[in-house]
Amino acid sequence: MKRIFSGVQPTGNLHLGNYLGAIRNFVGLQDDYECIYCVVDLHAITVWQDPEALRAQTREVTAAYLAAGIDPKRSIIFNQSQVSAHAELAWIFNCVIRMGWLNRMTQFKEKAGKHRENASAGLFVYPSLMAADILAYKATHVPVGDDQKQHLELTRDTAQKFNNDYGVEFFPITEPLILGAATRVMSLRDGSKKMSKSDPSDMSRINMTDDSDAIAQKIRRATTDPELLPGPEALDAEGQVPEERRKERPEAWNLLGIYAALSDQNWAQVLAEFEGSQFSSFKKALTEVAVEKLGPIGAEMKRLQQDAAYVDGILKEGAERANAVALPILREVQEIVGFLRP
Ligand code: AQP
Repeated sequence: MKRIFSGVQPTGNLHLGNYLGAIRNFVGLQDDYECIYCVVDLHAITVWQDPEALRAQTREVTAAYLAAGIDPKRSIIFNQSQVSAHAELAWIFNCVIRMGWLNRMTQFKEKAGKHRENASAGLFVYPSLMAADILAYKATHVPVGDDQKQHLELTRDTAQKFNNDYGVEFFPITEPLILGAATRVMSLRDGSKKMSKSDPSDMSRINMTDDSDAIAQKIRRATTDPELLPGPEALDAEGQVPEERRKERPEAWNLLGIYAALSDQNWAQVLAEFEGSQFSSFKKALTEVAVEKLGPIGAEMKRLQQDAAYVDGILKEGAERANAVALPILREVQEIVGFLRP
């Protein structure tokens, strides 16, 4: 059986990158996999979260899952802290994973920045918890954005080392699934930075709950360059954008990539449509498709966020189902490790 695990942190400001890079893909995967979708609140508190805001943000991510089309009857939707196997397995993995592995994680370096000594220990061992999230369900596949590839590699290494250390064939070596045209959506203000929840400028991202006016304004003000839009001859033989070209015009390629993803077209189709166009006319088309695709999802998210009892009920039921899968696996791990359970 093929099983997917994935999660989104409830850290507020869910944006187009989270939608195109993650949540939208989660929906399609339901047809081919048993899917477990988590709101990873244990991960969220690796950086400070106001408790009241954290509760609201947890409901926001749940609402986004539901509004985007994840079906809670087919897939398991729950928040991480309700299933204690995540934290328990993470501890065991803290004792399997080597310091050297964690020291190489680029995301820790980016997030801790110059204030490494002040970062929480949780942020440093974040990849250990991520390995536990995935392996507590023996997930066979994980859909990941580019930015999470290194962490998944660490999960694979952890499974391998655990199996070797204890002489068992217990954990699967989980495979990545890189999906979708816009796997990496960049900031609307600076095409070299990824679109991010924690960017202090709200103009840098399109939030999933932005209304049509906000979407239009953000796209209108998005950074561009003075040239006309490129044609299909800019693509390589595989129909992809060569890295050096992307670096020359990061903002233009970012907006074109967003358009391609939202309109379900490939690069060649989009470039054929807009070759030689001004940004002004392209931005109108981009606004139209963004409003058409995100508008209904944002509206449904807002409606669900008003109904906390319903959303909490979904999470409770999901946690019970998640626990039923994870607990027997955790018990086997405890047995393998040698924990006595009289
Ligand atoms: N810009 C992006 N483009 C494509 N995919 C993205 N994801 C995030 N940003 C982009 C994908 O969204 C999923 C959930 O992300 P997360 O909330 O667990 O953590 P993150 O990657 O740290 O997200 P942010 O938005 O960048 O938050 P902050 O600012 O808090 O760090 C993941 O699958 C991720 O790949």
